[in-house]
Amino acid sequence: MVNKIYQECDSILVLEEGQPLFEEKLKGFLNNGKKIMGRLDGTLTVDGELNPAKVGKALGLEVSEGLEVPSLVAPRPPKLCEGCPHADTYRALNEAMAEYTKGRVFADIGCYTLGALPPYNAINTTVDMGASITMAKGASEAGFQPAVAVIGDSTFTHSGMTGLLDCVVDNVPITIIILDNSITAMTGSQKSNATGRIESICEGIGVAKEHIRVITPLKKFHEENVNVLKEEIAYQGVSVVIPRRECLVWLNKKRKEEKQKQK
Ligand SMILES: Cc1ncc(C[n+]2csc(CCOP(=O)(O)OP(=O)(O)O)c2C)c(N)n1
Repeated sequence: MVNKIYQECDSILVLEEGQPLFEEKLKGFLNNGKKIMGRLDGTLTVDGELNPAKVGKALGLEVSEGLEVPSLVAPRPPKLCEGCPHADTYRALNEAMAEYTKGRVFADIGCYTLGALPPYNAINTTVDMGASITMAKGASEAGFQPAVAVIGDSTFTHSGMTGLLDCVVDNVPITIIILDNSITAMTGSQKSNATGRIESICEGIGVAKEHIRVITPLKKFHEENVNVLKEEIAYQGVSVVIPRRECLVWLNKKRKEEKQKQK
């Protein structure tokens, strides 16, 4: 396809987000005279995200400040999907935390980071993969109790488990919410190494069995879930709450693929 385009065109403009990977390769593969434009020759800036104004300018259009942005690409704040299990967890968590002062929920990286935004405003910090548990631990040790960590299932097995071990060894009052949606949703539904083994990992690390609680984040269990969260947040030791429900986007994709196979 690249060859065909190259044969048919006088010059090629590469509009590429991030690093000019393809532009560089094109120059290497097809460097026989035709002009290849993009981030490397200055047609676009080397750094920064692309936007309609930059692309318009690269295409040689008159671009004014008031360039009309098609509604398809108009900025929209990101949000959790309709029916996302994380949304039900955040509704329950907000209610369980209502009696405490704010700033106590330390979160991590994944779809669930969107809980920082309205309408949830449920989490207060996010730094990088795995930082939630250790931040909450530090806060708890500094006397900021209760302290809650929110971490996704695959982030937990990627870099949260080590922090949990420290919590257990130092016996800090902390509640860790491990959001189990069966998948690494944010980066495109890759398999999660946590699937099927979160409880046994927590138990193996030393969390008391009776303080490893599994809930189902669904509207019909809201009251029940709030109560479980309240109990564990009030507990003066290490507790883990696992809201477990499959990511809907992934579930729909899986069902479609299964139907396709049956055809
Ligand atoms: C060190 C590091 N590696 C990889 C990533 C890319 N990344 C962003 S979120 C994420 C995992 C999210 O999965 P999960 O914790 O299961 O939450 P979900 O998105 O499913 O809610 C990964 C691997 C990253 N941000 N930092």
